[in-house]
Amino acid sequence: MQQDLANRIEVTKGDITRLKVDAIVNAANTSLLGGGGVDGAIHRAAGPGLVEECRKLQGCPTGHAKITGGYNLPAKHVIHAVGPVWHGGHHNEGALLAGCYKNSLKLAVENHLKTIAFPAISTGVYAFPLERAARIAVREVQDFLRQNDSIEKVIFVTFGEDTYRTYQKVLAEA
Ligand code: AR6
Repeated sequence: MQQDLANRIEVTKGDITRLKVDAIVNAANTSLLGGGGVDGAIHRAAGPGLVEECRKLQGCPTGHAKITGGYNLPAKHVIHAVGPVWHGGHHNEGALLAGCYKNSLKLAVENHLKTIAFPAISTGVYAFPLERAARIAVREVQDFLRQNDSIEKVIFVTFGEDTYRTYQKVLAEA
């Protein structure tokens, strides 16, 4: 990877709700009203103001994203991206997952945000194969950052050793 691009992409381990960045991305569902996994953790840490704002958004289609405030989170905003459920790979899952990254980054730029953290969208409850998802995530972020100077840092937040190692490997090969 080009050095300047590599400097703008980071992989960390841990809980995304602890990060003090301009926006953390949520792996949401189409209702945007909360759920389990990282979605549940974000809503718990943000407090009830988050779901109140989400209610006004009237959901979000798969592959797209919507932005809210961060409420009690250290992050200023939450970008709620809706990943696809894995149905074997022949239901446009790859393009929909790519859309989550593209549309989240687009929202970040439109809102003048400079630092953004992503979880491994769709790789938990939605069962998207991890390495395949990591390749899509890395490719979309790299392609976007090559075209855009305003975003300073993208952090991939991995929850668990397996996810961490997979992202490290995919980034090393990119
Ligand atoms: N910080 C960072 N990553 C996390 C955290 C955390 N606190 N908690 C879990 N992860 P998942 P999905 C990781 O299942 O597959 C919800 O019910 C997790 O280990 O949260 O997109 C929504 O409402 C995994 O690597 O999201 C939807 O209905 C990654 O986050 C559905 O789950 C994504 O796992 C979305 O499923």
